Amino acid sequence: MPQQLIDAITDMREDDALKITDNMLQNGADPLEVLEACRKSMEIIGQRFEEGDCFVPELILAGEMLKEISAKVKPLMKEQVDTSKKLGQVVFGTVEGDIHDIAKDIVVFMLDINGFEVTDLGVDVSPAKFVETVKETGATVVGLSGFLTLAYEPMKATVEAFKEAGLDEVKVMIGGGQIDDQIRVYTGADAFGRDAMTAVGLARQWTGA
Ligand code: B12
Repeated sequence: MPQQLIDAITDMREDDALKITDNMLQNGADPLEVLEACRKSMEIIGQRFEEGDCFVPELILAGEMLKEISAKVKPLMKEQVDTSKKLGQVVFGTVEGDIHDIAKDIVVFMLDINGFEVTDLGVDVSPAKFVETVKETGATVVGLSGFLTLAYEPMKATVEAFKEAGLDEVKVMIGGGQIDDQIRVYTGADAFGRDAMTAVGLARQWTGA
């Protein structure tokens, strides 16, 4: 089944992808297994895009499919956890110049269902907006998402903006696409994470939850 879902997404068969998702979920598949199939599909599509075998319209359709599938999966994941207790405030967003939000939405959702109060600033968020929101909410954890190489500079600028604003207690995690430890060092962020559960682990560690 996961392979059928991967094939449907990467062949751009939107209706089939949604039907297969419904079948998997009705037959008791783990929602995380469905999300993992989506991640693999995006990896394949990204690779094809890089090699010139598919173009922006395909990226857009793939993005839409993933949003539709996430919408089916999320309510089931929410059923599995206690969402009543809030563990701490997190401010999250995709950095300036970058509009990739599928992964951000997944991370925000996972933080939310694991008990964090998340202020989601959306995409193309300026360093000033991050600083302003941290001051307003009193959050001590910030997540910066970015998929473009061009996102490294705004990530660095956002970390610097917190320092300039005297918000030294704020811990910043970064993630998305190509982000690795080298980029973390470059941007001055406190940590990087490859997936949503790493983000949850870091937020727990930093808030003592
Ligand atoms: C879908 C997609 C799009 C869609 C985005 C739709 C949307 N609403 O998000 C659209 C069509 C809009 C798009 C546009 C563009 N894209 Co695009 N896109 C992709 C693609 C195929 C998938 C990204 C995705 O959503 N993956 C699915 C997620 C769920 O997978 P994931 O990464 O495993 O998610 C986890 C981690 O990222 C992590 N995470 C994410 N954020 C954070 C944050 C923290 C704090 C932590 C801890 C973890 C974390 O947790 C997630 C969940 O577990 C990637 C290829 C790729 N493999 O990444 C290219 C890709 C990112 N795009 C690329 C490019 C070039 C572009 C465009 C410039 C194309 C163009 N010529 O217009 C534009 C840029 C627009 C802009 N200004 O941002 C390039 C970037 C290359 C580069 N080095 O900069 C890529 C890598 C494709 C490629 N191989 O060339 N794109």
